Amino acid sequence: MKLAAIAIGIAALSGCSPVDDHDLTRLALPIAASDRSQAMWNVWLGAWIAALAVFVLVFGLIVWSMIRFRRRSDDEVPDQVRYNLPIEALYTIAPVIIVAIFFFHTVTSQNEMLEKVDNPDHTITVVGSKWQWAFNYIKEPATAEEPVYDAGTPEDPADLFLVVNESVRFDLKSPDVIHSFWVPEFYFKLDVIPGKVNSFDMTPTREGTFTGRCAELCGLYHSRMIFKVHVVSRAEYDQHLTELKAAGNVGSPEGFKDADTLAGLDEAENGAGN
Ligand SMILES: [Cu+2]
Repeated sequence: MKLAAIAIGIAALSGCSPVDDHDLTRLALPIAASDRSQAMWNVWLGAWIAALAVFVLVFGLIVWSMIRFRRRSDDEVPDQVRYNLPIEALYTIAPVIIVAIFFFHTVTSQNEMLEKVDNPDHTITVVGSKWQWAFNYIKEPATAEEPVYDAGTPEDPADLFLVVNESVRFDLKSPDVIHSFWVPEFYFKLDVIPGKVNSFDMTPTREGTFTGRCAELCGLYHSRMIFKVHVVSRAEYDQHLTELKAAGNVGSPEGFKDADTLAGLDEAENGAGN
């Protein structure tokens, strides 16, 4: 009976997909928009199946013992035991097995998500600082390989532009505290750590405008670190970069180079950290 319930549950969950129109069949995730979302989806779906199996087992045992050992008219007290070695061993071993399986799938999915592509089509340096994002587009043909940037302020956040179905390498830097670069639709989030360049490759797979966020409480105006991500055609992308260039946003944005050093440390210490 329990096995049947689990089988029905798994059958229902297997109808789920990360690109379905319905929130329910996406198991509350946003509609996927990157080539990395399948790996994250597998972990999410697996966690639901595991949680469902544990729920059915535990809830089933609770209901079964309520009925099986309910108070009866003969008022007989069940056998009183001090311990039950097999069951206690099971209590210990079962969670270890569950955690080991989760750990295995988490690590394999993480490796898949962080896998680098050979020659990314675009390279963008992302600087998260208190409390804004700046995006620096490196070596783009549209700007004759001169880097151009868009830097926001807490009042006026910068927009990030990406080309649909073209791979991007993101290099994440912070000059101050830890931030976290997160676009929910990409199913991807990576910390931005001062003194260390975190990098990942990703290909957006769906045109649209998404909302990116800082996912690490980084101070007073953390909530202002919201930005728009525009996944567009190559022509629109080139047009945007040409506009940035025409507006004079050439090179690295003001304060950008600070991202390579840590505030409060002298040069020797910064050099040692790299
Ligand atoms: Cu932040």
